[in-house]
Amino acid sequence: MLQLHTSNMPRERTYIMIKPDGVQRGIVGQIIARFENKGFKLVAMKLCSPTKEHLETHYADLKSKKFFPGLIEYMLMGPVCCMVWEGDNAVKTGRVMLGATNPADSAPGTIRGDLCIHVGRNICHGSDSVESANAEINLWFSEAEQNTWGHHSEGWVYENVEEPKQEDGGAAASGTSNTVGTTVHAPLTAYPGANEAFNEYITYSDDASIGQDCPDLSSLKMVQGDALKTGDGRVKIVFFWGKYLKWQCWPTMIGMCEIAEKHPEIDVVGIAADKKEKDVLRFMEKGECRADCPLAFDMNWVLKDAFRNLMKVGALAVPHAFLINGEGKIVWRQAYSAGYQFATMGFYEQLLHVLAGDDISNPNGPNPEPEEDLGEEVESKDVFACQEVADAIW
Ligand code: IDP
Ligand code: MG
Repeated sequence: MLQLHTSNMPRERTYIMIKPDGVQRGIVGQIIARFENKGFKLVAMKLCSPTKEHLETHYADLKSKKFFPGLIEYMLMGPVCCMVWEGDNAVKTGRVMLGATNPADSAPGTIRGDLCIHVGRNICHGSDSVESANAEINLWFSEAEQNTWGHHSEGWVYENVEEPKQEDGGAAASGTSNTVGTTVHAPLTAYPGANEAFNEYITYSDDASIGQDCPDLSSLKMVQGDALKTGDGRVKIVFFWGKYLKWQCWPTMIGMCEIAEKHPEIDVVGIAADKKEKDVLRFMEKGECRADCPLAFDMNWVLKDAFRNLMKVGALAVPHAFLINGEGKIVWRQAYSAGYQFATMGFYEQLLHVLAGDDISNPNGPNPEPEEDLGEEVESKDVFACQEVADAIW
């Protein structure tokens, strides 16, 4: 099944550059047209005359090649047209559209195959991996030059487009948030004294897990960072990501890392609740994981299930965060929608209360109506199946 995509999350980006010969020959427009016609989105473009040093940095991996001096000389012959194009598989598809490095080997129909003859005059450059694309984009463009905009054809180019979330919180604020996956929750109104804005995500101040001991964190396999011990006097944020750590969890992860940066006095651990450790490692290798955030792998969902049992629910939707006080008690939990604006809202205010020593427990006590326990049934299925439903609701 296709993963839904919200318009506020960028797709893959690649750096495409029309070399001096392409600019001189007046084929800039033709090359741009090919990327536009394909359906990719232009997010940055400029004509510029880079310095020799800049070009040497760009082509640093070819420094040892015999043709390197000639390449730099060629690239200095005139202005170049620099672009960033965005779209699913933009890097790989961009390379295919350019054709083989040597135009003699480029298939007809490709840019090089159709428009040039010699390798030393092959008119265009395209990033060869997502990693080098990111480095090249940042080498050639400042952040301010990289534009974020919604393409009106998005829904006609991609089949996995999701409407942006309503500012008013959408379903979460309208009452339908009572149902998350197959789990029915008690009404999730903010308790007295809580900020009204809390309605914009799903909070669980009246949840069965609140006030309980945080499950033992020692079962976690640390992928980066040091192991954590509950009840050591330090406040902790334990948050679960999933779905192979893809975009839905990314905003929450950034938000949590920002909190961790601001508060060295607390511990944060991001728990990858993906099925396979290799997916977690691949995510990190791709450079998509912040290196400064402790990351752990919850093998066989031992911890996820422990939290789920405390919550007395059938499934733990991700992303999901728990706030643990210095004594090791769960004091707050919160599930998130994908929107960045919701990533840490409310949770951060609660953290500040906990750090100030305030009691944030629900004055009404835990939810008096125990939720239907669907644990058995869900355990035998992919827990993320439940999250699919939750995503659709959020
Ligand atoms: P790419 O541009 O397809 O990624 P690279 O191997 O990264 O190819 O080489 C960068 C550029 O260096 C090529 O686009 C081409 O302009 C130039 N180049 C590569 N190989 C040769 C060569 O054998 N002789 C002269 N120039 C070369
Ligand atoms: Mg290259």
